[in-house]
Amino acid sequence: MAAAKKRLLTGLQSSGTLHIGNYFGALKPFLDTYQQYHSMLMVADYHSLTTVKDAALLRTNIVNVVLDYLGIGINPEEVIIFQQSRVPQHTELAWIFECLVSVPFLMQAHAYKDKVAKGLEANAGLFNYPMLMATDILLYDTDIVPVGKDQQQHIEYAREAAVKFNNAFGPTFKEPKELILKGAGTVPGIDGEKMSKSYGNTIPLFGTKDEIAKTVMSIVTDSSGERPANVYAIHKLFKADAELETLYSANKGNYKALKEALIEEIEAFVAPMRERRENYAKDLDSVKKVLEEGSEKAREMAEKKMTAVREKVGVTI
Ligand code: AQP
Repeated sequence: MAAAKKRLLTGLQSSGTLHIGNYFGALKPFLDTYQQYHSMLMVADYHSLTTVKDAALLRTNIVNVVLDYLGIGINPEEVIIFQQSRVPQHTELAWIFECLVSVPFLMQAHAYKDKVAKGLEANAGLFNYPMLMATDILLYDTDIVPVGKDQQQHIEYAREAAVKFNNAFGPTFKEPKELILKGAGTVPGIDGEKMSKSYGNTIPLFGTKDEIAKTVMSIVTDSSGERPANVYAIHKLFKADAELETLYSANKGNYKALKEALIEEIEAFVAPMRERRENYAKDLDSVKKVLEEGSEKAREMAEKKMTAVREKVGVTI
């Protein structure tokens, strides 16, 4: 008998503009494999409330994330695309998980610690984020979660939440595994640090050619070497090593030519996706319908799981 198809799930926050770090870290491994699985893509709108405090902006961002998914080439017929807030079982289960883990355990989360260290707002939502993320994954019996390296620890937190619940109330949740694309776990930004919306060092995936050119031209280069390391690190996401060797050997010290070559490379890669995204954007009602129908399916699945969970924890009388 053929083995049952496994569940693949990932998500993006509706907190800003998609950058090439998000693409190579989370979306490319999803795009490359989703047809082999029962696949789900989430718009993590409640997660983005930790940073976005503008209703109109959030509404726009939510639709933009769906457009990003469709733009990169996801077939909505083959994936359940859903909105986190439309499945209230996520926040319900998050509370139950929060009652099972300790404060010191959550305080060890790198994402939380890094933001606090950088002086960014540390609201309670940001602190509890790993438990909400655990529900995103565990509610659907997810096997594999494509993510960037920065999220690896959060997948460990999800496993821990599953174990804690299973130990307390009996086998209920599967332990998920992360899928981190080799060479793209941490895509560097234009300053060589991890590319991150909140660090302002991103290259937008769906920017215009001019926007892409502007950011590439501002990649920080170290004038002491022949090969600009930060340019090369981004270039190798788009071009094979052997071809890059030829290009970089022929242009030793010519940073401008290398940056121009990178702009052309990104543009050639992005143009067909940008065009597809623009076509979808002409019919936003259909895009919203994709999200509505996907959320309906996700809600049914989540409710099934939560029915069992409520029974196990003892809130059904
Ligand atoms: N630089 C990166 N390299 C590889 N993967 C990355 N991801 C993010 N940055 C990189 C992955 O993208 C997915 C989407 O994450 P998100 O929408 O939840 O946003 P994020 O992780 O908060 O993305 P940012 O840009 O890094 O935002 P801030 O500045 O808010 O922290 C995740 O799988 C993530 O690993």
